[in-house]
Amino acid sequence: MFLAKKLLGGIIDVVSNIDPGQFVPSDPPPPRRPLAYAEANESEEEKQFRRVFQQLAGDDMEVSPTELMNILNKIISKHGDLKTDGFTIESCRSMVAVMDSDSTGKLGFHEFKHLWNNIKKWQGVYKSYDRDQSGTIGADELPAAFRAAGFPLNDQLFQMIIRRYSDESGNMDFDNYIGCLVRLDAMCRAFKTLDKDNDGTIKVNVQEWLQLTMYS
Ligand SMILES: [Ca+2]
Ligand SMILES: [Ca+2]
Repeated sequence: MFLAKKLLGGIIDVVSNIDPGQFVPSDPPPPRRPLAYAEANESEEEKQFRRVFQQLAGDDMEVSPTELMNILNKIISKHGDLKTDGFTIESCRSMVAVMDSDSTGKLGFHEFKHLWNNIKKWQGVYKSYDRDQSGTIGADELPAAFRAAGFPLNDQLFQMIIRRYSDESGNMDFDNYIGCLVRLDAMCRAFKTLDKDNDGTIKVNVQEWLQLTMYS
């Protein structure tokens, strides 16, 4: 009950204090197309990315949470300027869940590409808003960084995010930052999809609410 109250509080706060028009969640991944069609209509960049994806995804052509964790941890091990204790399986399960628009439990090519592009974009934000170059985003750096990433939250929401994703000193490391933004972006996208008349409020029944929050 406490949790539900807290979650509801978060949402009510979103609808009452913030103009949802200000949020800029990323576009949803495009619908799945037959592979032959997709391959025939791809740009050179997409073809290249597909080859990389095939290597990462293996025979089933989808990226599982464990595969995602291994990929991300391999990449961050090459970036000494990003402080992190590594992506956990729990955080990767959550990222796969919110990006898994066709509900296969894993990330297909377009779902993965979408996540990949967001991570690349947000990594750039992380580096430029880590003003003191500590390798983490401090509580004082967070509002500007999230604004640059497309999420101008109010103070109350920033405080909530810091409690949930930052350490005791208020510093957010890279894996928590990415995990937080992936989820925030997906929840804003889900909100916009449900807010059909675009008035900044949604009406959900308990079934829809649980679908939204339990697979995320
Ligand atoms: Ca999927
Ligand atoms: Ca910093």
